[in-house]
Amino acid sequence: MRVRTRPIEGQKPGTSGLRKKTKVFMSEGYLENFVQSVFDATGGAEGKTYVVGGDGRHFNDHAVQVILKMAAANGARRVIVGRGGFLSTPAASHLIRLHRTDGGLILSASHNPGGPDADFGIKFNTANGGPAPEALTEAIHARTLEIDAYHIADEADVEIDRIGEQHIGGMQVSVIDPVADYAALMETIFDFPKIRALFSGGFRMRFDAMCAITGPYAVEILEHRLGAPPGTVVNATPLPDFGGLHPDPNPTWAKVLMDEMMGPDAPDFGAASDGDGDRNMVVGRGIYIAPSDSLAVLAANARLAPGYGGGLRGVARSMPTSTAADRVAAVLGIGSYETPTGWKFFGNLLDSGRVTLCGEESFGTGSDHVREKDGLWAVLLWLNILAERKETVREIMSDHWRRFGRNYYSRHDYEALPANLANRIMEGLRARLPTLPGQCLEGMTVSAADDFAYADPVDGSMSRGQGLRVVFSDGSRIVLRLSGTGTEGATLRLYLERYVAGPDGLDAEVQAALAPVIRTAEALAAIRAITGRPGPDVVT
Ligand code: VG1
Ligand code: CO
Repeated sequence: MRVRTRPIEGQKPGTSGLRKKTKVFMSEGYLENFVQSVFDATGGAEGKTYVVGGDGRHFNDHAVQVILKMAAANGARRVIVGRGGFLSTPAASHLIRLHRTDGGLILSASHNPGGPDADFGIKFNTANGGPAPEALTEAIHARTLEIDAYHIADEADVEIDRIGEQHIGGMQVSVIDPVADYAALMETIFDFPKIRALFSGGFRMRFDAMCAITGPYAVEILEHRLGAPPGTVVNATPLPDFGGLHPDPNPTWAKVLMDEMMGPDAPDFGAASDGDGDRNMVVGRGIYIAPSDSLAVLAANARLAPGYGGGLRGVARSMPTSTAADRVAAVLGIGSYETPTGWKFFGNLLDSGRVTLCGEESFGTGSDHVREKDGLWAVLLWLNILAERKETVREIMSDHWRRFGRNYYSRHDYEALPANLANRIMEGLRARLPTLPGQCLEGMTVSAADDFAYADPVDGSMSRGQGLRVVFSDGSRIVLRLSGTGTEGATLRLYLERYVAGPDGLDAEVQAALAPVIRTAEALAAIRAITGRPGPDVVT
């Protein structure tokens, strides 16, 4: 059935797919226009195969049915769907690769809250399993501005709760177990018997799935396959509104877990994941691990897991992520890369074999096993390292800082700002950048200041305007950029970093250690002065 439609403004994918208020996605033709534009911008769906699934948030089930019917009407050959319409983002990436499909549609607004009054999102991943690169998201957006019709099969809903083969018209629909293939992949990477022995030796863990998609994966892998006691995974059932929680694994939103880990009789290890399962926060007993540090520790110790026993090819991090991983790469004698924010920029580096591990300061870590960041994978790599080293998380961190020095790091988010104020702050700092090199601020000398631009070393594509950065000769850095995943106003992210080589000063409180950098950032960007806000809304 061909349905006439009109272009809808604003269907421009951001850092990770198209995200809007759920009600916007539920409005007439909104989802349909975007899905048709994806098909149109990728040469049509005729004869193709796709993976479809999402994190189970409100509207997920309906969206899956719409996509199935549209794929059928557009001539697709087969769609693989997770039972119930569920797939974590890393599991979807794996299925795209495993079944060599032409791509996949992932339904999620990731770490944004879900529900009828919260957020929904959709993302197209290409045949390598990774998020569509910028050139493609731009083509999709361009198509949304000229679309005049979409195609949808006039058929009954598919029974997505029933595993097995079905058909819509001539298209095959394969409903599969969302967890099985992913769990099998993890068994090929990690030493499950060793981690099992760790748990049977009394090692205690808490995993907070935040009522989001990772629950079923974590229960199957941690409790069923690795023998962690039942109840190790909490908030394990995915709910359409994530139980009212904000499924963003950071100390603010995973406060219950943080309190337990910092309290008396804390477990040995704690972790949380986000709405769609690609993020992770890891915590030791009494010690929080900054994501940038986690990436560095994983890079330094990855060889202890069978899947990385041959060593790493290289490491990549997003520009705002601390440079801790670069120091590890230098010692290991492997390449290190700095990319713009967003996992889509890692795809070419992974595909070309330049890097094995990637990470972002925003609680994302991953490797070449899929083409997305992968929360549970990072947790399993930590467990494998803990099982091999037989040390506490705190001992591993202290040892790491003694060897490499410590990159004190924090991100300050100012959320839901009026766009004009956020832009004024960005413009103000951008205008000052050329005057900064050579200046001495708080005893730190500016060695470079620019608006980050990235030339992809594989295909040469350029991405400009990726964040303002001020770099100091002592290794300190200030980075300022606007979020590309929010759905309300503008969110300004201020990233702060200071390097201490040691051996003294490695155990300071993070915000105190960063105080001169924080003062300098305010002097340069005047965020508090311009917004009138007393401080950031979220500190990670
Ligand atoms: C944020 C993070 C970024 C991450 C992106 C998607 O983007 O900063 O590092 O890749 O979310 O993560 P932004 O533009 O809001 O800073 V997820 O877990 O939403 O797929
Ligand atoms: Co996510």
